[in-house]
Amino acid sequence: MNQSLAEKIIAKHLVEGKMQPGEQVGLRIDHTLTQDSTGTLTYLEFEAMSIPRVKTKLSISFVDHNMLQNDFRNADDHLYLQQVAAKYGVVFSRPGNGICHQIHLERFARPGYTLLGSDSHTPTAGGMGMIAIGAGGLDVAAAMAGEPFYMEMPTVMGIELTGALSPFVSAKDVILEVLRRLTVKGGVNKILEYHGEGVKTLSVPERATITNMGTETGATTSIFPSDDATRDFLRAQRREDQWVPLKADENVAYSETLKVDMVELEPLIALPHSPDNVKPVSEVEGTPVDQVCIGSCTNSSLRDLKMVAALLKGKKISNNVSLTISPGSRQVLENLAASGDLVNLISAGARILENACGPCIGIGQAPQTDAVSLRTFNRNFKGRSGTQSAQVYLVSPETAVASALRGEITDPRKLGAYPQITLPEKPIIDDSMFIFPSAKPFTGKIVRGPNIKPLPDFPPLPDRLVGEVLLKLGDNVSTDDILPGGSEIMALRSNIPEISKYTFRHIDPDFAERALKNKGGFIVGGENYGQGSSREHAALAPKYLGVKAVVAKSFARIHMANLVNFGVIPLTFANKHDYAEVEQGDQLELEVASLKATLHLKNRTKGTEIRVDLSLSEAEKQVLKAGGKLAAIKAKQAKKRTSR
Ligand code: MIC
Ligand code: SF4
Repeated sequence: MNQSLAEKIIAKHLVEGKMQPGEQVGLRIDHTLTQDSTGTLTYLEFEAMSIPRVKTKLSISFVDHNMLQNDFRNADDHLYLQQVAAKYGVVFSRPGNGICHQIHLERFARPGYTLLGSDSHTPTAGGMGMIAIGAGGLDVAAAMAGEPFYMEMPTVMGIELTGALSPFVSAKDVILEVLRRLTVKGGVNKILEYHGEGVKTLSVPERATITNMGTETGATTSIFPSDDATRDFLRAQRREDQWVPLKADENVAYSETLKVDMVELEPLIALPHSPDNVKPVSEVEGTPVDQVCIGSCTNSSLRDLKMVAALLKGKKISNNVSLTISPGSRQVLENLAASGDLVNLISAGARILENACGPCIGIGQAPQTDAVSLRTFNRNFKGRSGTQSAQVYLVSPETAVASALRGEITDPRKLGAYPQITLPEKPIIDDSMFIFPSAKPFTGKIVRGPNIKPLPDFPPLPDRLVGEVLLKLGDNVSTDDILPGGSEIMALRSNIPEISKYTFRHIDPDFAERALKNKGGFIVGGENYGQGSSREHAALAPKYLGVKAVVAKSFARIHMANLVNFGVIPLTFANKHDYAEVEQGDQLELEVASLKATLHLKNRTKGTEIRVDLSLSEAEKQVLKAGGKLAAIKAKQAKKRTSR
């Protein structure tokens, strides 16, 4: 049978299950990546697995999120990550090297390989023809321990690109168009596979912008073929020997198809507060702008920043706009400096930030009250910028520059001549900020700062859950809603007891206290509960507060896996209209001794009973029963040891 590219790579890595959509499959993972804000937990989990050295071909620990060192806590985490990497054979990318996804693409991504990363934008590497998937830290730790990665086999949607982009229309507009059509839940349990004549007109960094933000559709991953453009990129990175040509078979029957004619595209913009709230820029032109932020793992490549520099050259930004630019990596910054482009950014009035995530996750540069902030980033959930009242819009680098120059939302096609940018054939490459594993691993005592707390232990699942509905929420609740970002809260990522106090902080500031007082309970959600980040803290913190189950209309993939991994039961309403039957404060009761596919949820307050579904594999049910994946893995290892 003709296969899609995604199926071909999955088939090569399949160690368990059948490649039938909806079936559980286990994949062999070649590369893993972690970043610091999810990484500390990941390595604490890995340590608990008692494996002497990682078993992957390559595992890398990046430091790019918690870069603001207001006190000892983030620096302590960085040191812990460096030592743990040296001990277990993980490459350590030092703080200052750049954003994990940009660097992985530049230095490590390989066509045909699999990558599992503890960050939801891991699919960025799909721009290189990899199957690159975001997951919770425990799943990444298990992959480092040599375990397969288990997931529901997605369907493969073919996205055919035709034509080529017009001047001032960019890769960001392609993915904004896909988001406009698919919405933030249209990609759940799907792989978005790009193909068609238009593909060859896009460079790898442009493809990576598209695969990066495929995450916002909820997709498992996105992928492009590996072709001459891939080879060019690898050649520039002095890695041409790692190139292999890869594409789908002719006439493959995709489960669904979408066609994007790039000639027809115009500059697009995602309006507050959702990445799928997409309109043509022309519809909101003239809106005054207070802040423009360029960067993030979506739009911070050398291609993007050279374009920004060319558009800013010889010009000054508007007096009313604060423009920040965060290069994606040290390689990008060094090349911008060497080519003289950096000076054009500086003299136009840009505030050059560290090559890191920065304002994308609310680490600095929170805009003013009620600000309009235009960002080349991938998420504009309410409050993520650090300012609850801010109106955040998502745009391409071209639209960002046009708007920064004019002080109002501006269609970049008004900027005049479209600059031709050329990328260096031999960019400066300097890997000295990586610490590669030594043949003699670190054997000293790993230093754990006082904010690095041991992982909490959870007991096995009881037979019956009783508790009240602690919170009832609507559709598309993001992990930023469940456990917000920002420098204050993210500095607590290694400290579950402390960070749990911030659960639902901006939605319901009393949640944590109420949950503890009630000895836990239930959460009720709408569609796509838990969209966004892979942070397992959004499952672990509620668990720590005693949350037993989440009942929702549907779940986002990574968050649902994280709930299971920490022993919180993810239930869906068998009849969606029953959502209206459950109110905050209702006392619920659920028999879970059997964990059948359909369970009966008793509402003691209303004296009613509704049906809820539990769509999990047998293995996932075992994890729930054990009280979480770590407990299940430890039990498995203990069994292995006694049978030896
Ligand atoms: C994000 O973009 O929300 C993050 C911060 O990169 C997260 C990871 C985290 O919460 O640490 C993600 O996307 O997975
Ligand atoms: Fe960092 Fe933002 Fe990318 Fe997340 S989306 S990895 S915070 S740059």
